[in-house]
Amino acid sequence: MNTALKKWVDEVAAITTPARIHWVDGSQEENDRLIKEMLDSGVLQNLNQEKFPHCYLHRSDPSDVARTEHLTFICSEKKEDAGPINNWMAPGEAREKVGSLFRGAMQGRTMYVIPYLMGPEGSPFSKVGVEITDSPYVVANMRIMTRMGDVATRALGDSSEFVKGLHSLGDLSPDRRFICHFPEAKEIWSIGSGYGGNALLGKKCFALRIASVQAQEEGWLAEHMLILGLESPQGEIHYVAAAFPSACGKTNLAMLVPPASQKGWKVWTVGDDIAWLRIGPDGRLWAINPEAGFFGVAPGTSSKTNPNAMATVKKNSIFTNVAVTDEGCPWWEGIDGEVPQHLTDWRGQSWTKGSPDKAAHPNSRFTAPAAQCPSISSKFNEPQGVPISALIFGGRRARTAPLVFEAFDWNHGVFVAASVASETTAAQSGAVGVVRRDPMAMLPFCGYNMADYFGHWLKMGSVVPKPPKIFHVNWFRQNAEGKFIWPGFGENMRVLRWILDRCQGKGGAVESPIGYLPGNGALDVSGLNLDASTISELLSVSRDDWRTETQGIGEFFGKFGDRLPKEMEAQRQGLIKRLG
Ligand code: TSX
Ligand code: MN
Repeated sequence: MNTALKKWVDEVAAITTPARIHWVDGSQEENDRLIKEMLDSGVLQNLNQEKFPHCYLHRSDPSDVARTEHLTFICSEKKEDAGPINNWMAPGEAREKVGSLFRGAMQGRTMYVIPYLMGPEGSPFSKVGVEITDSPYVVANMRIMTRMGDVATRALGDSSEFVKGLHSLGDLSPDRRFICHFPEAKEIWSIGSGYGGNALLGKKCFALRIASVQAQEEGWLAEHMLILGLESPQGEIHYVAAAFPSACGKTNLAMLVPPASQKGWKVWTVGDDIAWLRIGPDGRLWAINPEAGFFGVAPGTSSKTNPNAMATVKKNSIFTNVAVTDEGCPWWEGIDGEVPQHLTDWRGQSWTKGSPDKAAHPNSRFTAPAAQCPSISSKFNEPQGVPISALIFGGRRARTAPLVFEAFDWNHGVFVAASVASETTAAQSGAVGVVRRDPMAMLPFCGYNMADYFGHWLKMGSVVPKPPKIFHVNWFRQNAEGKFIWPGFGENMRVLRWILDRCQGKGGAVESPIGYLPGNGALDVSGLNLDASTISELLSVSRDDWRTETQGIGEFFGKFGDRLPKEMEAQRQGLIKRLG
């Protein structure tokens, strides 16, 4: 028995006073028992077991359906270390205020102790976390999303080096909901939410917020990135990692199926959300996916947009806040087929076709094992991870950003990544088309001062002997009529091929003020039926739009005051100068 772990569990039990303590082993029998208990108590409902074997539905509290950023805090000793983007609470105040909410919070309930591993078994880059929770739904999700139980207990041994995550459903009231991170203690306290990133503490809380702090301390990168392998017709595989703000189709890109026109090309999925990147013995950056499953947004997922995801969720999956057909199958807006005449909506109420309300919650999710994905990479469990040839950043921009461009060098690439922005869609709250800055797609996930994070990125460029090239893509360019002018989805393979060509010193490029654009004929657009004017619009760079952009970037950088690395403002001035 690990003494540090035992001590912490005893302390937590003394405060939260559960009726019983269950040490999670991760076994099949344990899972079967937990599922049965949840079906009996109504936490889960059976889906059609013939069509969706071992798949279940969970309906969360209707006030608890998404991450709550305004209730998420970085509790560093110094406020400046949390930075201007994060909410900050003094650690003493947090331990007092949030600690009081944990007092007696597990009365009459089972306290589950979940040891879990972030990263492949046997990997020197993997890290152990332990989550204490009173939610059996969290246990079932953690079993899919992480390597949970005995495998993690073995990896921990008698080390005291593990990230402590304390979670309780509390009373689910948003008034008593807090997600607190203690970066110095490498600890997480979450109460009042049972949902996704608020409750599955291995994911955003550990693998991004706490890990980003560890990465800065230890000289690596913890990023909000998918990882994929691109196999050429000759059988060579090159890997890329890519970061996008929400609503850009990251999971779709991670599972891309090349269309018939891209003969002989294959895409292998290593991860869809988080990458931990380290310097390998060959001087390149190597990436692992710390997760073991996908916690994907259901609406919009279909055999057209993501056939691999549809195949992945056919068994052993948990569906949260989706609608259900009269046959007991999961349903959401955008799924294949006709809209059924009748459904049970995400709240459990009868829904009829034509209703103005959505049947599935827009943030409804599937939790599915990565191993079930038809495109899962053979390197998914590889302890060393995969070598990264290119880092790709993207955003949803109707204008301004061209389909693809390459940064001039590492520092310019860090500036491009720090300038990432996305326009809001109807699926998000508030006005549509508003530009939101989301550097490295890490805005809600950086566990320390984002100015220092930019500094860490700059530093990595000088310590990685063979850094990957950096690119920016935009699948969402529109014409004057507001129509998307790039077909996207599988056709993005063409853009990925130009990126790989560039990494191998092959693809043609022309210099522009913002970076290198594909040269004439360098991007394969054969068979797309795009006219020459559309192609030049896709790759056009408007000096006026970009001058406006430099102002938006300047305003954003201004938030960081003196703490912003000088190089970031120098890069912005360089762009202003090149724009003339
Ligand atoms: O995921 C998307 N990707 C990446 C795919 C690998 N989406 C969905 C975004 C919502 C999460 C996209 N939507 C992409 C895209 O590349 N592009 C678009 C925009 C678009 C939408 C519909 C069409 C084309 C582009 N339809 C037709 O052209 C018929
Ligand atoms: Mn994400």
